[in-house]
Amino acid sequence: MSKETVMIIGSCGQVGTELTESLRTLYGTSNVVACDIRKPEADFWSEGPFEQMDVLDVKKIAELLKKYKPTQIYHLAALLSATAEKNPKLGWSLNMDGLFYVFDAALEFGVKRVFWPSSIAVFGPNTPKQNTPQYCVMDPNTVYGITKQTGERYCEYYHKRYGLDVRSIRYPGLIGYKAEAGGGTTDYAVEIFHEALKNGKYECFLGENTFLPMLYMPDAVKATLEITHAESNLIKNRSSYNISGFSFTPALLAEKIKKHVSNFEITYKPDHRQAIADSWPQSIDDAEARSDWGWKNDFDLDAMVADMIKNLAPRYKTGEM
Ligand code: AKB
Repeated sequence: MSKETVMIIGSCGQVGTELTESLRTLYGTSNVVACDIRKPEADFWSEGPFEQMDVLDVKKIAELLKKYKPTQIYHLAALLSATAEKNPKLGWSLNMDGLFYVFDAALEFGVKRVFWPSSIAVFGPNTPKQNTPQYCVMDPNTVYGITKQTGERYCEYYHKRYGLDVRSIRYPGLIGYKAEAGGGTTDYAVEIFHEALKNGKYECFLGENTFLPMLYMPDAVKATLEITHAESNLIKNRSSYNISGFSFTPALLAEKIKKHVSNFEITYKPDHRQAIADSWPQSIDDAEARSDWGWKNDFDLDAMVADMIKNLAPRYKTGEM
């Protein structure tokens, strides 16, 4: 096997933190170049190559591609739904210009494969809410959703026009215990665990009956690595694949957490993020990902809750968090 060098842009985010760990295991720590606009302090990052990089700095991207000659890039840097609504122009520029800079640099420096995540935010108020199909009405009404939908079109365009091997999946809300969620509408599903274990209560910024599709982080990492390592002919969709784990409301999640944290109480105070959540699907049909490249989630809602508590509770007990 020829030597692979992997570059992760946005390595300190919620997905990047876990993906970097898995890619280091797969390819060897020294062959995974972690890049982020933030300079991390944790020891983990000093173990392997780390570069501070703003994805809007096109010269720096070229410099790093020249220096490391990556064969694969995972481009994760983005402003998520809630944050992008606060600064729509920056949301467009970071999510779109960043994408073009990475794609163009990948072509110029002969990068073999690029992964770029899309999101369920590509869907909008007129999209079918239940079992949302791969192809349907898409009328995203957030800056984040608009950039993800446009980005998907460009993934397909760069593949067809320039032969760039881009692969993409539409992440639902992601839940994990290793890193903080980063400015999205689904962040409550991570925060709730920390607040339950720390304070026994949580004030949710979405209403109790807000149903949203979610995925546990080990499954998100698995899906990402499976699509990027699948034979090229299996990837029939060159925009982005629906993938699904499970769906729940804040009330249902609270009920499940209560089984582990008996004194847990939840209250609701919906804010501006409610409108974003209301425009998104409630459940996702991922039949194409399942049949094209064999995607299948391992974790259901109960298994995810049990694993989150198992991993977080000891850290709160020992005062590590
Ligand atoms: C967000 O809430 O913005 C993200 C997403 C669903 O892409 N987690």
